[in-house]
Amino acid sequence: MSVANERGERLSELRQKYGREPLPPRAEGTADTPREAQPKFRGLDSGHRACQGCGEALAARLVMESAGPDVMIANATGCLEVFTTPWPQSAWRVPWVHSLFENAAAVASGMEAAMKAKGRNTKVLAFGGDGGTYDIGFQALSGMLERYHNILYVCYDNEAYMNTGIQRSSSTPHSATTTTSPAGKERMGKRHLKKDLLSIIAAHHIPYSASASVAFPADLQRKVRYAMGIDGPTFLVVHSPCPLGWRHASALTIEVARRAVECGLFPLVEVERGAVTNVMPIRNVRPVTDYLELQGRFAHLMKGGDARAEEERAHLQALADYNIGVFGLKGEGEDPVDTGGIAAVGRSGRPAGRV
Ligand SMILES: Cc1ncc(C[n+]2csc(CCOP(=O)(O)OP(=O)(O)O)c2C)c(N)n1
Ligand code: SF4
Repeated sequence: MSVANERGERLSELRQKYGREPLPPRAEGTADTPREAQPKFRGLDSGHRACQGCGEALAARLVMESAGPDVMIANATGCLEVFTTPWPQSAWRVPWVHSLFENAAAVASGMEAAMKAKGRNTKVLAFGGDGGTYDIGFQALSGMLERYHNILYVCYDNEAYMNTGIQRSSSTPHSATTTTSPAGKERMGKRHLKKDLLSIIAAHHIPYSASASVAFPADLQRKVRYAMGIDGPTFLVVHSPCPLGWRHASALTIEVARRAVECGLFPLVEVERGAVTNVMPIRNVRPVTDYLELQGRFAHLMKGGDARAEEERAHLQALADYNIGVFGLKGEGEDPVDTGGIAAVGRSGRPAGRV
């Protein structure tokens, strides 16, 4: 059996096991070659060194496809910085600066001021992981938003400090096991709530902030394009599974991300000038256990007959129910399906055909 066939069968098997039907075969004569199906401009190219199935690599690629070529990036220390730039190579096809862990937003602010002084419209993007955004870079980010720089800040949220060995961050969900919040006799993983960063960002009353997920690429790319069109500070947090740190099979990255949205633990919302203006409805809400069961970081919650595990599961379910209530996520009818797929974009981030 060829490698491609083997992979196809394995994917069909996984899709059936986890409730997704295999894709129907393409109609005769409609197939693009993989090369033709590529977007016209990819600011983050292949050949980097992310782990197999890395959600952060996928998220960054989607963001860069939508942002177009006329951009500059300040990238905080973390996995994305490390796997894209092993000296002397780089996977970036746009100007890219490696900032410190804590100051991507400050470095981006300087870059934006320089562009302004030169009379150029090049859009500045700032990238950070959740450690670099929720925690250590938070002060610089808040300053950038308050000073109203024309920057899109993207946080790739894999819910722990992955690059240095899976330490808990303030974005790590309650109960998850990490190397600094290990589950065991004493504790059932992390004892604190995931920080509600989007609400804190919203309190800056910036023009636009949103949450997105790699499981919904068309939605993610629409949000990037919208933010790119705004002359002012904008913010996007992208839920980006990390197979290594979350301990799931690398082929399940999208399924894991999808279930986080479908159970309500990672709501997809858009906020404009402090007010929620749009949400991704969940039509058939899944129990949180559908999400937890795929990941080794929650394995201690899945033991039958364990009262502590039961209590933790109930707590996480209550958090998901709270999100569903507070954002009005419950929709009617079918599941939310991201029918658009990865949108092909031309130069300048516009949809292909409008170049
Ligand atoms: C001031 C400072 N403290 C600690 C570090 C070490 N460090 C480098 S990357 C990293 C973790 C990055 O985590 P995160 O921002 O969540 O990004 P990820 O690697 O998960 O994508 C840490 C702690 C550093 N470079 N600088
Ligand atoms: S450790 Fe996680 S975030 Fe880092 S490259 Fe691997 S999969 Fe991606």
